[in-house]
Amino acid sequence: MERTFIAIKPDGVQRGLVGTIIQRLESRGYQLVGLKLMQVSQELAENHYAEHKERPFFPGLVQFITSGPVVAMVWEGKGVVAAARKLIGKTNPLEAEPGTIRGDFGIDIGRNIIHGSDGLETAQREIALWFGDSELVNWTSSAQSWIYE
Ligand code: DAT
Ligand code: MG
Repeated sequence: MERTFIAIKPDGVQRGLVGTIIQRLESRGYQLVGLKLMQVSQELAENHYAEHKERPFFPGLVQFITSGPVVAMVWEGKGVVAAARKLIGKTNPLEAEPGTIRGDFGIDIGRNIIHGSDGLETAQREIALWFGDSELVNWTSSAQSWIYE
């Protein structure tokens, strides 16, 4: 089953959006397989956002993501990588559609509440970066036959 990495950024945690965000993924039918609240280190932040290291916003991005607790999660289900990106909405919350997490709760691009892996390979890299194998739980939801045909 497909897995993706999702992180609620410090703004989402500080604004009390953790429950709301988890509920959106959970009620869609996706399943949590990993979850932890953590203070992100400079090293993890720089590694996670390595693709952006030459961009002018990189120092501010790393500063922001290390500025408070983050909720790191792994979610599982059919098509979860792309579906989670749709639920999250466009990178700039001002351009994100209402109904998406960023479109409902954000305004500025540097305070866009949540991260989601942008593809299958990225998801594998990010899950391995943020979680050890022993932190991920393989389990079968009793609702599975009511979500999948
Ligand atoms: P996403 O988080 O939608 O995958 P991304 O990978 O292009 O977007 O960028 C990572 C984060 O960097 C993004 O969530 C917010 C920040 N960011 C991206 N583009 C930015 C910009 N032009 N100015 C400021 N911050 C930016
Ligand atoms: Mg990205």
